[in-house]
Amino acid sequence: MSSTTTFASAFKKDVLEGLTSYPKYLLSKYFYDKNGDQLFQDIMNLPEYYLTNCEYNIIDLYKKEMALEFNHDHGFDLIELGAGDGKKTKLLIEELIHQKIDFNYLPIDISQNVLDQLEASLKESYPAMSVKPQQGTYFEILEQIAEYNTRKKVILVLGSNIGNLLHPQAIDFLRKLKEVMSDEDMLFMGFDQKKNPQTILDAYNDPTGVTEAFNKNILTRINNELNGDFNSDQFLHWEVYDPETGTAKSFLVSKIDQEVTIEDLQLTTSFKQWETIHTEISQKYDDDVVDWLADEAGLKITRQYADPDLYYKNYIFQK
Ligand code: AVJ
Repeated sequence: MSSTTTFASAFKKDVLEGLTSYPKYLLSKYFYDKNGDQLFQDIMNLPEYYLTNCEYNIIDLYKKEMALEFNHDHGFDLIELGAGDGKKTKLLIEELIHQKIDFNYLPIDISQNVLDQLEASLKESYPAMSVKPQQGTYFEILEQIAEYNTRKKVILVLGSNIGNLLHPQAIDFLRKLKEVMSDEDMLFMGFDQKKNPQTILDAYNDPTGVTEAFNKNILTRINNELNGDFNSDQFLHWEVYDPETGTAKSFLVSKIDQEVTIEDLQLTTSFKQWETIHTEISQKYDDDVVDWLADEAGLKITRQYADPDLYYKNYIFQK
């Protein structure tokens, strides 16, 4: 079976499961089709979405030290999970080139479209650089990487992407990363920090409605790919943040009593007025929680970098 076929059937199965559960939910990994990729790019350019700027600034401030931390006698492989547009990684790459450090760059993303653009832009800026993009889910690719394990690996997971996972899933993710790491390998990960709850709510509730469109894109995608008839105007984008647990949650709330039919699932499902579909969590962290996650996964935090406001942190983990 081709990976597209597998992906399509997983999408079907997951949508059916989510919309026949109570309460209803959809998985946030399905935001990212071509339109969703673009909307997420737009989110990263919003003034309210501080995460991208913070991490960009951290890398810009500390890239010299990072390059020294990452470097190794025989060079290293820089593996990025969820590479996206590579804007932040480019800062680091420039520094590595500047310091004449020997490295390969292996960006991994679920979107081939995103990888093609990234590769083209890197080849243009740094024609001599070794770029080996790989399309797939994190774990499909990590298994392959574990096999051609010849020199030091530095694994990047930027953007607080881990925040889409509940803690038990995050621990599982970290454990799987640990399994492909040798003693000298490093995991460099971004974690959005707990802060003024209003700042967090604003980041997921921009007045221009980009985040709303991003959240509703999952309905459009069901319409397009599974022959659904969602009317996204009849749903409200709703964000909540619990400052105690650090969990931000996104919902789509049905404004009216309505029925939705999804032909390819042979499903007609009804929504009561104000019934919800939970679509995403964006977890916020502090040092204690990150320590605990690392500990549960059998990893150690060997360094951390933060922006001046302590909005965001990047941690280096080792075995
Ligand atoms: C890409 C998962 C880090 O949760 O902040 C942005 C996705 N969702 N706005 C996040 C997202 C709504 C983002 N991550």
